[in-house]
Amino acid sequence: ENIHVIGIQMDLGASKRGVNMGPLAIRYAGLMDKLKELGFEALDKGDILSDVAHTENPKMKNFKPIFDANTSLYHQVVASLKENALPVILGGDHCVAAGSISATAQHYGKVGVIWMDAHGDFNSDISSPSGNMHGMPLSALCGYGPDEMIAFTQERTHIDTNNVALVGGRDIDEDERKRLAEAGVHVFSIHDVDRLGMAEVMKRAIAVASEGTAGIHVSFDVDAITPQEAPGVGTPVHSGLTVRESFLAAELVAESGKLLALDMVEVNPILDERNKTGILACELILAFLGKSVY
Ligand code: DIR
Ligand code: MN
Ligand code: MN
Ligand code: MN
Repeated sequence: ENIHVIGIQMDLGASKRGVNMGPLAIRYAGLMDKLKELGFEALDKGDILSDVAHTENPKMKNFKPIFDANTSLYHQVVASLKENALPVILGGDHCVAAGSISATAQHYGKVGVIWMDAHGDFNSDISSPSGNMHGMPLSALCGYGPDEMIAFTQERTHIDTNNVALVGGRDIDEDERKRLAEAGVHVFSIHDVDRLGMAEVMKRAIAVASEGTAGIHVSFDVDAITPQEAPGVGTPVHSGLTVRESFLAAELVAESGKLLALDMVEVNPILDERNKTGILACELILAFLGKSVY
């Protein structure tokens, strides 16, 4: 199987700078060699770069450079899918999922999404308390705005919220919560992980994302993991997923055989401790691709 690793040095969607160095941190953890050790034909497509910060509308900070970089990412991911590769996207802040998931949806028609995150990323420019575009991509992808965020082609492909599962949420804005509920996103909060266990949550999330779709695009924000274990993040939220819960989720996705593409985003090397979060992100990618512990 072919893997295309695509980095995107983008940090304009968040308040704290530095996640643009995420792709380097994950590569320094040995990603390419380890993918080859697993038996994959792994190709490093290099990094997409971002223009400098530039805000015209404070409700969508840095929109133009974010849109431009996402457009490049969209075209790269579409090209990789056409070559029958499985794209692994290294962020960058989570705004990059607007480009990557649009590409998967464009290529396959109907895809499911498992969004693992402490946050909902379901704000629009209107509902957002911050104007930060990394808080908006899932909403944009599902057709709930901002629509300009995913206008890469004439025909926009939206994700059906019936096929979207949010896993690990524990810091969701008040309006955002209402928007998620009205849109019908299947939310498995950290409370559900506690009560049901990660195995059951993932069984349900995979079922949601598989129903009537070509497969699943997983978008993994490392702030889903508890900050003691993943300190290199810009918006840490206490009491998150354990490391083992995160790996179990990845292993179950691999076992499902449904993975079409993977985003690994929000690794911030400036805030990290000796690349702990970068190494964890690298190992999680391997687990999503089927590396087994036994
Ligand atoms: C908040 C924070 N909901 C916002 N979002 C973050 O700005 O929209 N997403 N940190 O990862
Ligand atoms: Mn996120
Ligand atoms: Mn987050
Ligand atoms: Mn439903």
